[in-house]
Amino acid sequence: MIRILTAGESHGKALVGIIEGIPAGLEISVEYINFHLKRRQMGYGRGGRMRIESDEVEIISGVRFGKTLGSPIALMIKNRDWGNWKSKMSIEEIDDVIEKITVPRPGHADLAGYFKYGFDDIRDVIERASARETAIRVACCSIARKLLEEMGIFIGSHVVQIGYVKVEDRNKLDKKIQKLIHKPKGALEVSLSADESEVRCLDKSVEKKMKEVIKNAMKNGDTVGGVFEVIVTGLPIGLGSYVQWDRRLDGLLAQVIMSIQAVKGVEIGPAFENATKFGSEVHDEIFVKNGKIYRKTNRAGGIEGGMTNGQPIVLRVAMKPISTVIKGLNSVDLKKLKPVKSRYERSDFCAVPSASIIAESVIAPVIANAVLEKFGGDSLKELKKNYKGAIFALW
Ligand code: EPS
Repeated sequence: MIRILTAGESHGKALVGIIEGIPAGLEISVEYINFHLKRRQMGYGRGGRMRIESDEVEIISGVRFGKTLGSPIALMIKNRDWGNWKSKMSIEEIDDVIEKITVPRPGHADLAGYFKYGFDDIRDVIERASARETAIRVACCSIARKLLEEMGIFIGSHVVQIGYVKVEDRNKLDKKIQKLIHKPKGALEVSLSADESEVRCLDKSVEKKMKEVIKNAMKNGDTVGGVFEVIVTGLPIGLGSYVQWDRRLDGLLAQVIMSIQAVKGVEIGPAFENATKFGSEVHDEIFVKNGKIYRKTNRAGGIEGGMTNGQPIVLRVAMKPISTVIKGLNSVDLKKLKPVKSRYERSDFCAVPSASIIAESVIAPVIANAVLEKFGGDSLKELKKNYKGAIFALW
């Protein structure tokens, strides 16, 4: 089974990651991984760090002549900014006096991390709690994503809300999405189209308003969050299982989505809207055509009983506004136990577009694991042979 571990501090020398469990014989290149790393760095509202970094992966092990060996794949991304942080982030003890941070930012890991690990400097929390970690996570997950693409499973995402500005014409947007996901690259087409927008929104009529909200937040020394959707197409019926709680695919997907920094909510399909309706209005009725099962709607978000039902998976994700707020919030100096305004640490004003790329990435190993669990295979060739028994629905 696929496992991923990452390490690295935001301003340390490098971020490193290991992904294990990828079958042998999968073609993978630095270019493929870098393509997704670049996408993660984009988006209107990012802070100064993204002007310093140009994330590029180095493959350290597990790949030979462009193909995976089935052995653990080790990856590294160097932090360019480390050059400016060498003494502040020194591995060895140093003589310089480094100012300690003792004022936590409300909403960040600062306060709980400081007490949990018994630190006297919040810098020790900030460095690993930072969303910078997602760069190496995206790199590792991209390899699982490539595996899925070999099986015809594609992942995409798009932003539907920034702050209070929402997509206005949902029917029009759904029609656009339907057109895109029926192309050969399925949900990936949604992403490629969304990538053309600085806020990754497919609805051009609200794009400007979304940028305006972010611009206002910047002007006011504030931050904004939002909502995005992740779609997966090309799925066979029966990934995941209802027979044991920890094999339910919706639960497993929710866990990885919730592990993304600043994500505070996830729904499978329009779950909260479904909760306001009657059962007869919610459940996707079942039809048959030329011996194939199909549905006219997908309010279940592609998952019933913890298993894929042959429809695209649709996840909706809520990201809170980033907790580093320039104008400052009420906080307390933990050393002096005196009320003060929270201090500013360079950050983003809005990272919703970036989070949507991270979400695309982190679900890939979960789905790949479900594929490997059902079909098995130590090599891509073996997996593809076993995959011939997969059952697909019309969608
Ligand atoms: C990030 C790098 C960070 C932040 C951001 C994400 O860089 P720095 O801290 O040097 O500005 O821009 O991290 C956070 C939002 C956070 O809360 O830690 C990145 O590479 O995505």
